[in-house]
Amino acid sequence: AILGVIGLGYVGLPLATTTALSGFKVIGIETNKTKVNKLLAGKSYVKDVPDDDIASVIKKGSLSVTSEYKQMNKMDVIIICVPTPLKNDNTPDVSYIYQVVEKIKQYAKKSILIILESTSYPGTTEELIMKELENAGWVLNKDFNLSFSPERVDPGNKLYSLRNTPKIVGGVTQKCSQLAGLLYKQITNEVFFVSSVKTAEMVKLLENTFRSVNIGFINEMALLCEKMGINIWEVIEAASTKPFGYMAFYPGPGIGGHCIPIDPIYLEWKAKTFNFYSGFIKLASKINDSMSQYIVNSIKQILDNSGKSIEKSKILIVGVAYKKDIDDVRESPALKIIDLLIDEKASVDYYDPYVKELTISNKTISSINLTKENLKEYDCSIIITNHDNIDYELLIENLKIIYDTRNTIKEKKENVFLLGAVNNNT
Ligand code: SAJ
Repeated sequence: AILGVIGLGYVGLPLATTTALSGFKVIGIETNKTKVNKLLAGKSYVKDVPDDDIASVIKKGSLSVTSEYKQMNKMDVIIICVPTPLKNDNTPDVSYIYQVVEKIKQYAKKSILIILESTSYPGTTEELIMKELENAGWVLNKDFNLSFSPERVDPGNKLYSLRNTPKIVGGVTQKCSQLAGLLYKQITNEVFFVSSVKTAEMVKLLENTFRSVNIGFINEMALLCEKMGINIWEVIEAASTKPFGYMAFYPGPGIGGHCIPIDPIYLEWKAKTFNFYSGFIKLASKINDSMSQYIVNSIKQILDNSGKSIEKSKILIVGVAYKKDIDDVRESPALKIIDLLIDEKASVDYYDPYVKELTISNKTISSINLTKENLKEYDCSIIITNHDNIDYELLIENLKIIYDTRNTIKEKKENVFLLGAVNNNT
């Protein structure tokens, strides 16, 4: 069977490479020609996919990549991994899925198995794919079979991958479910079937909304602990000693990435169509989004207390990726914090070993080099993303003030202030 993967991004490229490595003949369709050319040159652009995996499947011909949708007519299975972002009005943008369905109508052969992996609200698979194909005269279970299976990989996670993370499958019919299960059983250790396609869509949203709500909660607790002169990080460490019934989340500068900030809004939007208003989702988003301003206010206070005004202060942001040890800056809280600092007329630089350049309100700045001389120039610095490969000793010795949003610097230092802990100077 020839496998088609539509969209070779953070979801599609690992999927296409893993399936090609496990013996499938895979055709990847990617509309971004720069990405296609990189892959053809044996180069990866997704951190979790090594260059030589790409090079070997391309060389062997088990993975072929193209921008041409007409290649769909060679596919027996089509797995849709296109982006599902938000529109400017914060509502779901499912236009990429819609476009793929139009191409399926045009090029795909009948008896195709279609699996949607892109995260979306419950009902998308049936409303957007099944209905569209049936309106075009395609007959379910004859001309096409259709399932939803959420991608559940955690970017940068070394322990869990596609193979050892149970794959959730929900089909429009039993047969659809079984067919998708047959496929995934060959590339993952465990397939977990659910009774409907909406259930499968909801599983993913529950997982990520659970994270957003718990992060919002612990951020609120961090602010409370600051008021009470208690160190939230110590409280979490102690609470985590409970062998059951507690799961640690950590305060931070807000949430980034292409999932956690977005998926709960998909669910909230769908809930509203049932006149159901989720307080948790809205509150969590509000708290998480407010962390950037909170941190800038704390910086202002700390600088004031040391006789400086934030205006004209030189501030260094340490770590701009949306989470540690990866290079992805999408929706990173660092971007918001830099914008807010610039609004306060501070002059802002950043250092991130994974992110060479950053475009902030269409100005491109590049990471500074971490040298003693450079560090001494700054009035204050903020650790936003605590990559493991940063020399924190060098920072502590050479930076006047460090505001730590990730509890990176464990020893108590006069010049180190910690989000969520009593800071004698604030
Ligand atoms: N964050 C906190 N405090 C925490 C955990 C995370 O502030 O306790 C922040 C992170 O800094 C980051 C954001 O939240 O900015 C999202 O972090 P994340 O750990 O959820 O990482 P993602 O979005 O890269 O990956 C998540 C997956 N994460 C885990 O399972 C740990 C998982 O929820 C999904 O499989 C994945 O999104 C996805 O693709 O949906």
